[in-house]
Amino acid sequence: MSVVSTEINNEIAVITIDNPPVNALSHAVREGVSRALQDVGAKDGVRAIILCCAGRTFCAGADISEFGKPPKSPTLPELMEQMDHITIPLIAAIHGTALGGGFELALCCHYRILEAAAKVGLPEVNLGLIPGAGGTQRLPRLIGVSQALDMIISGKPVSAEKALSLKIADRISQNTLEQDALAFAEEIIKDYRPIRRISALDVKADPIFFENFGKKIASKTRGFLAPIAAIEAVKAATTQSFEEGLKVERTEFIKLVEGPQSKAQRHLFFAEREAAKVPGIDKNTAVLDIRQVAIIGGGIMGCGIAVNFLNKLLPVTLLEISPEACETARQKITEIYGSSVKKGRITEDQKDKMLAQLTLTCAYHDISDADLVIEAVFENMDVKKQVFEKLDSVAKPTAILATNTSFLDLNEMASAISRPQNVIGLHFFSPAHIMPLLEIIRTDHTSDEVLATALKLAKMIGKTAVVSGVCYGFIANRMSSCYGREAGLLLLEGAGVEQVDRVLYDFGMPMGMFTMLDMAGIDIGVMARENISPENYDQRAFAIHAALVKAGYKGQKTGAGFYTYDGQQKTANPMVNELAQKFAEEFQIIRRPISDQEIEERCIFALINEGYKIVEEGIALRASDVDVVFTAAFGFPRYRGGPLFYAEQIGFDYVVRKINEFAKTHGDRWWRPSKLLINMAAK
Ligand code: T1G
Repeated sequence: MSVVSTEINNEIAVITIDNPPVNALSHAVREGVSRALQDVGAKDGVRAIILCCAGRTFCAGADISEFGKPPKSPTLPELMEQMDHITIPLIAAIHGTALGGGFELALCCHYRILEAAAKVGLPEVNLGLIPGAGGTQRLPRLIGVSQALDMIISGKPVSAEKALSLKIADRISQNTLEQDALAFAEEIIKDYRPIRRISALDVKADPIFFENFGKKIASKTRGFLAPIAAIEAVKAATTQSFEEGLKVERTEFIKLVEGPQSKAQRHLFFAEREAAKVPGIDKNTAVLDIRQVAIIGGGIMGCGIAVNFLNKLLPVTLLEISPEACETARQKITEIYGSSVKKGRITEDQKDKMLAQLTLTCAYHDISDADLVIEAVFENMDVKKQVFEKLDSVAKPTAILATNTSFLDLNEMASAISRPQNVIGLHFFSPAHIMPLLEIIRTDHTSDEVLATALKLAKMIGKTAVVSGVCYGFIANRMSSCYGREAGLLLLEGAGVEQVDRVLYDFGMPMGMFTMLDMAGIDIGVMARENISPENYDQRAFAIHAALVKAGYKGQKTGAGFYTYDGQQKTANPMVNELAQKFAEEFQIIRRPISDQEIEERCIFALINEGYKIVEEGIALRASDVDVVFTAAFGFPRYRGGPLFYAEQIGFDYVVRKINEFAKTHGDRWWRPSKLLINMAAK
């Protein structure tokens, strides 16, 4: 079946691409479009060409699965070159999302008509790339360098309305796109409208603009190469001819597509989609209808979780223990929406509609109709068991009973009720309405139907879902506790707070370990560890944390923690060094100068080793799931692909060798290399 077809009706040729699921510009599509344009160009009497797509969207870009393979002609640039010489008006009829190469294809057309709900964008930066088929040269010529760079660096698509205001779109279709596109073509023919090649336009800009733009984005794009390349390519559009500018774009694109950063980000693109695929769960697995949601507990997490569902206009009943607590919860949720309106993310009217779906109650019988109940009460097993027992008696038989616990044993929780098959973990990350990751924890009894429903829900509320088995800390927090253990031990061994944080920040983490602990509150971890038996963690590594909290230093919220805070100024808290020396003596740890490399490898290789153990034990379904979790939950730099992808890039054998060295110097209680990691190294 050809992926490109052509129909010619009185003077108008309609070329349709049909390459499910997203009309990616695979070699077959490029070849088909090229041949169709040649055939149509050779026909007399054709006076306008419409380029459109079947299925759910206009072309969503180059076929990412083709990257890394030798390019096959016609490449996208070759197709664009051919289109730039067409002398018949070319009209792109866009629905869904015209992204990357798909949008570049549309920019090679002379006119663009968009469906009202359509979006266009250049998300290549999310793959560690820049537009590689003329986007960095044509878009600035059409909308100016500032707007063009904003779109290219943010990678965010713009709506049809915005596209119209930017003159990217000539028309918005109000009826059916097909009819409106034909009518537009007839108009163009009747009015003898000209060929409008964007490549023939000119664009100028003050060179200082690019320098300032680079400074403006520096903090957000720290470590990423693609944004810098994008600025170079767009600058070339203002200083060189179109042909020369294309060469600059191509050179920068090739460097990126062959480089480690794009390979890492393409790995994550597919990993995030793979994570939602669970063996045994497919489109034939029954799913439950979720029409009403109940949340137990209106704390920060409960309110954040509620917002995810209110955003989708699902009725949410939030239960708290008193009218005052209900009122506090309502205020929290109202504040969340208030700030979204202030930031222009939603309108006042949308806020009202979402808040109208919220009901607060103190009575359990008010949630008896809920299809999904999520408890987000205090992180204590007894408290959670009581809630589950109550839910077991009031919730309807098909209700999914979910817990937001971040590390407690769900199998034990489920054992307290008559329907363990309905129990699942939905572990949101704070702030729950913003953080993209959702760990879905399946117990020994969770039914396929409940799991399939949770996966569908995650997609509906826009979360990246990763399925985890039951273990302490599941995937994210279990790995994070190992990373935190090494950072804590390094302080006792002689590393400074600022040195550890600088090394981890320079590695690409959003912030150092101790800066993060001060921000989140050191007491959170101290309290969580009170629930863990001492043999399950290294008490020495967290002795300073406990002592600081005991002395009232809980982090930013108390004005001091690992650092003291004086306005924006933060300096290492001298008490930390005193405690480090005291505990080093107590634990008979010999202090010594510690290199930056050891700090990085001790912390990052601890993540890698624990991540492979999590896969080995079957807690995670696959290594790429662990990468998705640790990049989404803790900001592991996406340009390194995640801890386990990074291990592959630096060499499994090197990692195993270093882990064995650490085992010799620090004992093998924690430094026993994962068997799976050893096997990977052996391969
Ligand atoms: N290439 C190959 N496969 C793709 C693809 C692509 N561009 N986009 C999506 N898929 C697959 C995806 O893996 C999944 O497969 C299925 O389609 C549905 O995707 C030269 C170099 C379009 C907004 O970055 O953002 O053009 O899991 O689950 O949630 O300058 O897909 O079913 O087997 O995400 O409805 C630029 C990437 C490429 C767009 C739809 N384009 N795609 O979201 O479905 S680089 C992009 C998306 C480029 C040029 C440069 C989303 C979507 P499977 P999905 P969705």
